[in-house]
Amino acid sequence: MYCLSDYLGITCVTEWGGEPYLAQGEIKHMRKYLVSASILALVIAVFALPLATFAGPPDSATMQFGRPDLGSGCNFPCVDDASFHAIDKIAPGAVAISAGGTVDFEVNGVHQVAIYEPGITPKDIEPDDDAFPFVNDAEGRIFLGGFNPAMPFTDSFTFEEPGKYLVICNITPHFEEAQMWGWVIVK
Ligand SMILES: [Cu+2]
Repeated sequence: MYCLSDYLGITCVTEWGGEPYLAQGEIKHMRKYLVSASILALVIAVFALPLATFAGPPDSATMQFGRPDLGSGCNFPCVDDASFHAIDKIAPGAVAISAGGTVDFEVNGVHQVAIYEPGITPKDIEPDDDAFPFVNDAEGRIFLGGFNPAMPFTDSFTFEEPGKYLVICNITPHFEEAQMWGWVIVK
């Protein structure tokens, strides 16, 4: 690099010193930028987290009541063990919604939705032998859905009060042997 000050017997300190100085300036600038970006990210995290919590769970959810898309393809009236445990399920097993929210139960197969008030657990349910193959335990039951094995349909229920609600399939073998039950958590 040409440096006029070399001719004058002066070392090119300013010239050579200039570059590191500029580079250092750039590093300082970068640091400043990174610090600003980090602070911004922190502020977003700090404010977004409580906002997300404040927003609460959604006001609607969907539960699949029966999964004929799973299993071996052996559907009612065909019965095999693998299909029984794959098909006769509620998916997802639990949903969370906010109070006043609605859950849609997409019923597909030989199933019937029954919803119980908070505090009732699966071990509280006593299937009525005389009503077999239906559970028909009316104690604490707040909703009993439709029954139509011939075609899929949707039942909907609006949960006004917070609580943990048990949802079961009202078909006794599904409830007892396939554990076809789940939860709606209302906040
Ligand atoms: Cu069922």
